[in-house]
Amino acid sequence: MNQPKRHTITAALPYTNGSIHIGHLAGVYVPADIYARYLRLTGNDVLFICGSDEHGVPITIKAKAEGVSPQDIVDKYHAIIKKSFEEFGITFDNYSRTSAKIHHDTASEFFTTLNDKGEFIEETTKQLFDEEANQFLADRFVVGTCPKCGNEESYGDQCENCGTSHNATDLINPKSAITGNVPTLKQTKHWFLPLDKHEDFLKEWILKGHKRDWKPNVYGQVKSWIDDGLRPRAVTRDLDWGIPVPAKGGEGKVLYVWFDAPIGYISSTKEWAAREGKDWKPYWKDKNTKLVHFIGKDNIVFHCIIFPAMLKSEGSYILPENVPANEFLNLEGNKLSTSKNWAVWLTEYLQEFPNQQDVLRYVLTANAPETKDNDFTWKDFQARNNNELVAIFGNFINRVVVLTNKYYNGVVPEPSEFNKIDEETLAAVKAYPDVIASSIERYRFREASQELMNLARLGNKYLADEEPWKIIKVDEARTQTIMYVALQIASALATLCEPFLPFTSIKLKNILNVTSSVVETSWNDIKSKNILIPEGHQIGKAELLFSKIEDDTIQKQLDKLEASKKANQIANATVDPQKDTITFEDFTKLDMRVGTILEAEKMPKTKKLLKLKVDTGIDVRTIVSGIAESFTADEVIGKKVTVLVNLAPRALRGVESQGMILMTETLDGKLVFVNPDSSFEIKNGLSIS
Ligand code: B3M
Ligand code: ZN
Repeated sequence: MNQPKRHTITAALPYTNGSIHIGHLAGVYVPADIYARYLRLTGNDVLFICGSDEHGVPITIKAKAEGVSPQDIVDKYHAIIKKSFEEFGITFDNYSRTSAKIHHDTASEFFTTLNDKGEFIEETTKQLFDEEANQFLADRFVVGTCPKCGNEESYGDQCENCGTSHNATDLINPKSAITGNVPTLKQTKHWFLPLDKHEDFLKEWILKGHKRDWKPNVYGQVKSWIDDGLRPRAVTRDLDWGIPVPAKGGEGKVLYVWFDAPIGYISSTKEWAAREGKDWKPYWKDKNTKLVHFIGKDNIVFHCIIFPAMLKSEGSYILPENVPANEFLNLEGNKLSTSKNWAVWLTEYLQEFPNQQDVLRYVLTANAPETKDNDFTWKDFQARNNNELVAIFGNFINRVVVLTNKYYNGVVPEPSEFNKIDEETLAAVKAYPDVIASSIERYRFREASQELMNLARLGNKYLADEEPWKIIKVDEARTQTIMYVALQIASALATLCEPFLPFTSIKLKNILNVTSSVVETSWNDIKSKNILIPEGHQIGKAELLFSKIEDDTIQKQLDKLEASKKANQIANATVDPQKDTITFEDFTKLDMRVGTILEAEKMPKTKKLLKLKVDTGIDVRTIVSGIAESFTADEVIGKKVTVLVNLAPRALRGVESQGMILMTETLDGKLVFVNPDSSFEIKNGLSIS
């Protein structure tokens, strides 16, 4: 057998400033895991690498907010994130962390190599400084308007709206994220990576070399940055959390997190090699190794421009063959947000859907934001589970296993001769490994997951058309053939589903009793072998692979998100600044009385206005009130209200309104009455002062 192809697969190192949610899985980790599992199943030498990204301003901000040290924050979330990946079957060969010594050593050595080669520009420039906080402002310590797209919440190093990377001094109207002050400028020395020097190489390598095989959303972003002109980028920072700059004059400075983090892939590889007694170099330096970076779209510039420029400058490393970045996943129509708690956290998902990791993996793959942002809805989650996983995949397997046990005590029957349908069906099964492989190898995981579901559909249709439950009454031999063919399809599904549904694959192999190497079917066996599960083989008892998700389960999730939205509105409610001071005399001019609404009617041709008859205790008068979007006419009749009775009358839609009913507004914009305390009997007309 020819030497297996070597693959190094990296997945973006998640920041350890919070847990991970469905957006992380959909954007990066499930596609990367599908790819790694598939390559292993087809006999390749695969190294799947990741780790926690533990430096950078987001972590220091979180630490400050929680009153703990950055190390406390990274220790907490590194453990939570690592556990989540394990629970969801993300099969990293190594999951390291950038606060580890091996990374500090590797990143420092990498920096020193470039520095000794003169690959940096050492320059003292004016950088943004917060006099009150007495610190330089970089990255997320400063926000301002993006010079490229106008996004007013762009960070100092990157704009999340258009993805571009810039220097903090490029921001328009910068404001300190620490004090809100306008920064001053202060001299400080940094090391710059001259990206402009690598422009020709990047144009040749990417714009010419990868025009066809890189995803349009990735290629397009990279092209726009190169076309805009690349400039030197600071790779050091005036911060105290990170890897100290290993150079003279680097005191009090650290490596920029986006300089050290990608090197984390290399240090994680070294850590793996040391543990496994392997040589790490071929995975990063052998031209025959295929390097692929799985990331979200906000990391494209770092993985397609900055890191390759670093690797090129160092000179001994291979470059990525592909960077199949996904776009963003939204949740119920809104952007996923850690800070707004608008997310489905993996830890919480497993509490509410125990042992249903595969359902989420499948839905996030079938609905992945591969070429454009996409939306996760709980209704779609329920539909795909009930209509595809339960009704197609699970239903087919259940019928095959139940009938094999019922008719043959679970023993795979001996087939008689195959008719045309049988042969066509068995031939179709043989084609699926390559059909699914072709989609996976082009990073089209949505498409690949639907091809897998098509194989289950093929099985379902075969049984429905051949109806063994009827044939058994009249033709025993024919029934044996049908069940034999159906079991071959089930065996193929058990293997081909593993990249997408790893937990289901194990369950199904146990049900079919095909876990031993003797009868386990390999990916390539399905193409070449005529018998996947032999006659006479004893399978196990039926057990459901998936269970129906009911409406009330979904409603509970939607209610949870609604509560999160309300909590966020309350947390972010802004109180209007106080108006100009008035005198007591001004106040005494106001005449407010207790009143009762006697009649109410919606005014024609308006959405907002109710025409009210109000007993003010002085008289009964007409008042037009803009409360129709918050109350129906019937709801307000009989309500005791506070009325400003000496407001000059004014005509509203042809009706003279003689006064004002006092209202306030809830956080979600509903108007509510400012009512006298109804626990007391208060007569109309009583004045309020
Ligand atoms: N920590 C992930 C992010 O931007 C970032 C990836 C680093 S990969 C080297 O959310
Ligand atoms: Zn922008």
